[in-house]
Amino acid sequence: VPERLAARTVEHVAHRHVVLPPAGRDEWTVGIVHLGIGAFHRAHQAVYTEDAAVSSGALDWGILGVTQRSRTVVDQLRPQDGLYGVLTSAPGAESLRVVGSVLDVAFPAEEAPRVLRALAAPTTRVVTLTITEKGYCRGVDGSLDLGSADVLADVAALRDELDGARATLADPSTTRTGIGLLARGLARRWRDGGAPVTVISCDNLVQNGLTTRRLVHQMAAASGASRADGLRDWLVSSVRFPGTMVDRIVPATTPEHHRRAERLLGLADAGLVVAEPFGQWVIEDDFATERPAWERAGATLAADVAPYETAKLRILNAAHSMLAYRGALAGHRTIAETMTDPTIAEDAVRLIDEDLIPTVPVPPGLDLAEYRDHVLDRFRNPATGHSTVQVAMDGSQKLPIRLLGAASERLESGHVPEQVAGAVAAWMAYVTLGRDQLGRDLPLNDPAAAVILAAADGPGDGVVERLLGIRSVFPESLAGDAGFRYAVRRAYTELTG
Ligand code: CS2
Repeated sequence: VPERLAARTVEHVAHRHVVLPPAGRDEWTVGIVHLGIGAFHRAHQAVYTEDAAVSSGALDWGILGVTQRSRTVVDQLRPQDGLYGVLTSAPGAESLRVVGSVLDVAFPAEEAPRVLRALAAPTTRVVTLTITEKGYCRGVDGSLDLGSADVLADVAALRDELDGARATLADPSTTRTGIGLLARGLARRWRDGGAPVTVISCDNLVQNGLTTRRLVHQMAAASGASRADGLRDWLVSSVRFPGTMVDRIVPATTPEHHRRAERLLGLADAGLVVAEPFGQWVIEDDFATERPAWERAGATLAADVAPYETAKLRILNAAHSMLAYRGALAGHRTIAETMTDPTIAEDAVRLIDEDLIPTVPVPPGLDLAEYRDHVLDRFRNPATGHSTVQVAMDGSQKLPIRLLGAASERLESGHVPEQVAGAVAAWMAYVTLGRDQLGRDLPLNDPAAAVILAAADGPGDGVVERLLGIRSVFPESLAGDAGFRYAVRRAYTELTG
């Protein structure tokens, strides 16, 4: 058994395809708290942050990574002094980079006071988030879901944070949702002196900055705390929520990836992540304080992120979801394998060209047809091996953002979005059949699984109508359109018949 990757062991690594973390890590201090330190953050923002620090010489932008649901990441990274590898795979070219910008990790269920202290510390000037779509706990109309028990518990925790007695404040129990942890951390920060801070949601949401800001405000309002107004004034004056577009394909790490990385590194790396060579980051230039020199690491600071964000959600992510459902149903394990299926690959192009590109404002200097081709090329990279069922998860959260907004706009401009209807039908076939063409199980991994299964249950000829009736997924204006309904029904029959 090889030794474990750590500050001490990494010094002995010498392989021409391995890039080591910068020297002098001991002097780095935490400037960023990241909520939701999964594979994506480690392969994306943490890499940009390290490059920015090295290029600018600023040592005060290290990352404290917070993990929400389990302590797995703590067990992976703490024994490794925060170090982990990013294995980059393209056909014929494999390299490993050991990243050092994550200085420590924390699991709030066990160490909430420490996490809150870090969120409140004036030395923390940026809070980033990758808490996934469902971590924002939005209800049917996009506002904070006050029907959720977890949200209500977090609203109560926020009230205690704002108005509670000292005893309650020392309570180590934590919040249950990502957005709740953020709100409580901001409340602690305001109470502790209110140093300005910038919050950057790096999730694939429409207007992720504005959305995060709105949800934090709603949580403050819902708390009914006597000091909620003070918190909200401070949020307006001292906290910025820039929007951002993040992009890098990061599949789940497999045992095969571990074997390949170990061959390069000579050490065992429990925190290994895998990524395609490509990466992109566009950030709205709206900060409350100084910021890491991310532009030196290749990020784009822009006055307006919306066009980039829409292009990415409605071309890359929308096609990704469609390929995931169609591919999984056809028995394909990965997106790359799905792309070798000519019928599905052609349908992806048709989806993008007919229903998506017409709804996407052209970002400055970008040709959308070239963007489409580049995205589809990235999907074809067999080395990435992104599994179809991974992209298929949380469809109830992803469909509205990626596909249904575009569908509504197509309807408004007088077109029945036939191709989006086909993608929606593929999701429906995935969730109702629960099996691929070869009879293998397809997992339904979705926060709305119970509602979806209840709708799927019943006479077969009404199943499409019942699924379209799920209001948290399909807005009335879209689901009620006869042309759209007909197109979904027809595509569903074709896929399941
Ligand atoms: C994917 C994204 O899992 C998914 O739903 O569509 O994670 C996608 O790989 C990234 O957004 C690429 O930047």
